[in-house]
Amino acid sequence: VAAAEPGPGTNYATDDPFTSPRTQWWRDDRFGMFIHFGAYSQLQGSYTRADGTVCHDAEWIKRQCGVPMDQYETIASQFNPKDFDAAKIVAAAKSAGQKYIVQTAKHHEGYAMWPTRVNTWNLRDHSSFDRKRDILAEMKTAADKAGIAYGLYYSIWDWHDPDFANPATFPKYKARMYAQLKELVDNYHPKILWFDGEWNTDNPVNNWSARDGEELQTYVRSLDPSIVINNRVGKRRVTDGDTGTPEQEIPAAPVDGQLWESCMTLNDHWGFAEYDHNWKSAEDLTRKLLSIASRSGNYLLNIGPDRYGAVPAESIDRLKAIGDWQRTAGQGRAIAGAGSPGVVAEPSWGVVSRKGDKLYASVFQWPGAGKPLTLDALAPFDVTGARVLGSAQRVTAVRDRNKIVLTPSGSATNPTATEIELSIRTP
Ligand code: JFZ
Repeated sequence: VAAAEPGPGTNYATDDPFTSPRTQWWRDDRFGMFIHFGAYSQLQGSYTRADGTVCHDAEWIKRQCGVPMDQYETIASQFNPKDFDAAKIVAAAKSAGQKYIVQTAKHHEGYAMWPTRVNTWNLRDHSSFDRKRDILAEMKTAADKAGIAYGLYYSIWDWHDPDFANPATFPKYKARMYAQLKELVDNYHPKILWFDGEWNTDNPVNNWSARDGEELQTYVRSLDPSIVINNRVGKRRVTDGDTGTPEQEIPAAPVDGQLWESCMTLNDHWGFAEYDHNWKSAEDLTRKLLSIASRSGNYLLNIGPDRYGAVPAESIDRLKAIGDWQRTAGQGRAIAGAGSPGVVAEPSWGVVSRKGDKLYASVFQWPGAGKPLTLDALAPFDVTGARVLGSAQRVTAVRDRNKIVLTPSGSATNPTATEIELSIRTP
């Protein structure tokens, strides 16, 4: 079906993102992989200045460490991610139970990770990499093969294009940006476009207006109306895009105004930083995933490949551990396809998600023998059954006015979270 001629203010997604079939897969998936990989990865987090002092940062290193553009271009020309292995990365996502991937096609540095025809500031034309390879195409193919949805991150803010920061030439930048986005949609058919950098107020002039956001959203819809767009397309009003983007935090309750996705790092950086060993524990990450799903959010958990394109073993291990929990203690139930329970409040001892007529109570603090776990009911419903997943023990569920008192007979099955499944009947 040919899209109508886009006019200003035309919103092809007049559907409600909360209920639309267009966003159904995204709402069900709950868990995705973010990938920060760009020319900055070549520095691996450290830039040695002419005077010998070392400055640290990851994807922001150009700006935070004041790397002059000519030097940054020289560094990029040495970039050779020969070990980038799309199948391995997709397998790591799969091992974690991640169901979609969002990869940086262009970060703030402006460097395109695909062979764009718009300029030569890209991985094919400005690197030491095999000119015949296209890592976005490799990722798209590998993701398709694994049944994982593939999406792309694109920074509106651009440190390299001289037309970005000048109001007089900004329309020329915008035309190039639109051309690049058309390349991305035509070549890689992303299911998500994840915009960023619209918030920058740090330039001489922040040229990105709310209207630019509306126009861009309309443009993306005209290229492919099925693409899921995050709210950083515009000035982050709940009307911008489909999905809100809390960063490094979990909102306290289900968010009503917009679908949401918390993006987080595994250590303290998005891009690879060799010196950063502050890895979050698998327990922490798994509990975050459960908490986010219990509040109807998505978790976009980041990896940063090194300069050769290899993913740190610490990242691979943690992703697998999150998947191991889901495969064993969780039995694949509490996350994909699940969301906020609605009928009970979040308890102090864990979190509760719901899929259809089942509640999944993820118990982080298991009670002492014979001690109960209490849930506060927010609506009338009956509990028709209760069991601990992966355990033969009995668990009783007794209704006491607006409290559901769960008393398991045995011990926790898993130190990260033990899963109690309740069958419920709502009136
Ligand atoms: C942005 C990028 O600058 C960063 O490099 C990374 O890609 C991250 C996912 O997104 O960082 C932001 C964006 C928005 C805010 C803070 C950092 N914000 O609104 O607070």
